[in-house]
Amino acid sequence: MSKAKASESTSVEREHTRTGMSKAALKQDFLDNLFYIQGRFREVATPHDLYMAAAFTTRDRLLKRWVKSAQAFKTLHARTLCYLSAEFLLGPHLANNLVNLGIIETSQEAGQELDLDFEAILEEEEEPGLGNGGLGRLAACFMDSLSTCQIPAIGYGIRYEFGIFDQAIEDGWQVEKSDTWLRNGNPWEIPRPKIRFPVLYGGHTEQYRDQNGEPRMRWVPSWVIDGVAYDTPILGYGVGNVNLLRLWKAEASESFDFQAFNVGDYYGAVHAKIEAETISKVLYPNDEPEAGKELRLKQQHFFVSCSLQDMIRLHLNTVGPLDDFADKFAAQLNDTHPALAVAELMRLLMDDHGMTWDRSWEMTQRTFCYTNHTLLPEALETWSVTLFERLLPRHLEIIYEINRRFLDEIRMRFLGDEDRVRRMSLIAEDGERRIRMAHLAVVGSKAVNGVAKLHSELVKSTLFKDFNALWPEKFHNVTNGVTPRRFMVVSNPRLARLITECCGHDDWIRDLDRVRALESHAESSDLQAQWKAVKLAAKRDLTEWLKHVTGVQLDPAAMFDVQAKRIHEYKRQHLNALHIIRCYQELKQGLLKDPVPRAFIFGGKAAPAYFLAKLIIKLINAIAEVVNNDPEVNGFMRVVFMPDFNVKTGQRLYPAADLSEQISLAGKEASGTGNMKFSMNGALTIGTLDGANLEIREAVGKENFFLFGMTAEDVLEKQIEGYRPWDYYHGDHELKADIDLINSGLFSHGDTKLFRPLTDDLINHDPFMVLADYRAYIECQQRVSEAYRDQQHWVRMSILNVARMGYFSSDRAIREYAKNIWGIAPTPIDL
Ligand code: GL2
Repeated sequence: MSKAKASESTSVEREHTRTGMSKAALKQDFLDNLFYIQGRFREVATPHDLYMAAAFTTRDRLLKRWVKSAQAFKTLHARTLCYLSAEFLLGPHLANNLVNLGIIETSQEAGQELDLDFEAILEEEEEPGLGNGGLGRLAACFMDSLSTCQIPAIGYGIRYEFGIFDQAIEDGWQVEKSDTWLRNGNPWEIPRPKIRFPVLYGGHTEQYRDQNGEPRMRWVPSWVIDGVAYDTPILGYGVGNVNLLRLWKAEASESFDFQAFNVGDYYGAVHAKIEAETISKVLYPNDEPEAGKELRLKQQHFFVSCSLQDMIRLHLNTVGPLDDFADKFAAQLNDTHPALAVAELMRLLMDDHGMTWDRSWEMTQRTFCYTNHTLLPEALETWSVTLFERLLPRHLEIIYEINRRFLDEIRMRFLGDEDRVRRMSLIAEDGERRIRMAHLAVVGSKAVNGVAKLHSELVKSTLFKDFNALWPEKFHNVTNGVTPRRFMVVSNPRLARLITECCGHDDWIRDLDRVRALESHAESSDLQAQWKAVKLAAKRDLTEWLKHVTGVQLDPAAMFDVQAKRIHEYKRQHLNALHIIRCYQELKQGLLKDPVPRAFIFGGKAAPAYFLAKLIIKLINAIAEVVNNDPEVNGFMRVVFMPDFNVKTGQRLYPAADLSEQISLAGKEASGTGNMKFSMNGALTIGTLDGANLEIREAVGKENFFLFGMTAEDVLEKQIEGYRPWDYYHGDHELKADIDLINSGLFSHGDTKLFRPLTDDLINHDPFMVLADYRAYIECQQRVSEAYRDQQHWVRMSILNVARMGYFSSDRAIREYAKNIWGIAPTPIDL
């Protein structure tokens, strides 16, 4: 080592010692935490004790930065983004925080010196599954990027006691098990029992006159509960910025308990407590019928009300009078789940803070921005007016008044166009009267965005066509992104190291555009060999783990063809299944001379009440059973359904995939983010022109992407002309043979009825046009197999995929929001 290098490294060591980041400090603190927090010493510690000690040792290192950030934001009166989301699908914290602190390697070494199994400690962490899928995970990626991009931010949501259910597979069927992420304690959160707000429900409203004799409205609720804050620090990568994730837990309001106690109703008081606490008990799975979900509306009001009261409190404490509330805060509505915030902010400003309607409305409209995440009609939230009347009578009044003023404006602009008025109203009047939450969000926000180019265009031309005609400047696109910290550095350390080596720096971790440096090495046989070795190692890891959890043995030399996402008809896992059956039949019939071996890997949860989605899981497992046990074919193909796809298990999948299945019906997937995670890890995509696939294809190059299927326009045309899946079934003998094989009972121990609901639906209705895209898909899969034979070419394409993914970092998305939508500049916190 040169003299200069040596003195540099000792100065780094000194700095690490000073900041507590040295190996020695980590070891000492770990042992201290093990002793003082867990009450254990090394010899008797359980794996969970070790994890807790590691977590506290890491958390201690976040806290200093957190306090510093909070102080700076307060004194600078920094404009702050509040991300309101019913879901935050965070994934395990430990490894991510170590990466963002820049001490993952030091920690590994410290662990080695203490004779600890570092991987086993990471594995101990139960992830907080406070989300369903893409939407919740996007919120988590955005929290990481907000901190990394140094944007002052608070994430507001619900601290569900039970997150998304754990999925087990029993006899091929999905079985839901309750998630118990809090059972062993959560070292990452800090409860704030003093930060507590009352949330009102039920009762009635009444008019009264204030001290100045002005008429005002008052809400007299029939019950009140408290929301209590639980804070989790979110550290950015390589920066001092720590933002706050504040999740609300429901508790019985003390004053209410006392009332019951005073009249001697002890059990009544206890009952009220239990009732109150159910509000933050459980996350609702999506894709379920909306009917009867009163608790869901209660949850929405609960977290929105707590969050807005908290923002107002912060504003009054730091900035002062509420007049410039909208200068201090921007609030992003993550889908319509928090759209009630529009009415709640109006209520708080008028009823609690004495503002006029006009002033409150102006502030409300300047505060909120709304992101739409879906065009699927069944996912667009509406709430019955009757339910609102009973639960939120004051909000209903306010929504009526917003609507009255808004529709007056429409009538002025579009004289005599009552049809337009009916279409744009916040209240749907056909059948039972219902409140359209998306319309409330659009009217109450200054900006509305979709989540990919195609999606944002469809938002403007279909769902919000009338609104776009009225306020074209309101509509934006911000294409989604994902964080390269979690989805590359944490999940795929081998690849991360190789990229760093090849680029000569690790700046790409904070500026993903810089992975483009790989492009010029794509032809290098040296890089190609290392690239292949990295992929193979990840496939071996996955193989070993899948064998352990499912019993299925894969061949790491086979092409790993992966579809991992929520199970839904529009995502078309059954199209993938038909291709597997096609391969099976061709192998059985000896039609394939030199087949390319494939491992078909699936992961994903179905909503508990979504029958067809659950039947698709059963079908995949049924096919797996036949294929994997048939010696005639199982040398060339294997099928496996990985149970319990979540952030943690996903991290095992992305690095190991060769082929990423993004095969939704065009126009249905708003963006997709799994498509980005796979591509960042060097998988090639087979996909339709849907969601962000379009942009991914443009970025990586058409020649490095396997495109098939109808466009969104084709789909529309076909729907208009009348789609008849029956014709496809009879017109394509292979397709017919594949569906008939399912019906023959081959995959169901002779039961010819089991999969009928699925096959009948395909042949007779096929709402997501699986049959129309079948032929194109099969042909495209043949091109994939051919391409895979030429490994050198494949690896080159894989390198180019990664090299060109810079745009899909969530840092880019956050910078776009900050600049074009929120108007918030970075506030750097010095380390
Ligand atoms: C979703 C979309 O379906 C998905 O395509 C998109 O990537 C994410 C994030 O924008 O949002 N919309 C939705 O309701 N869920 C999604 O995952 N649950």
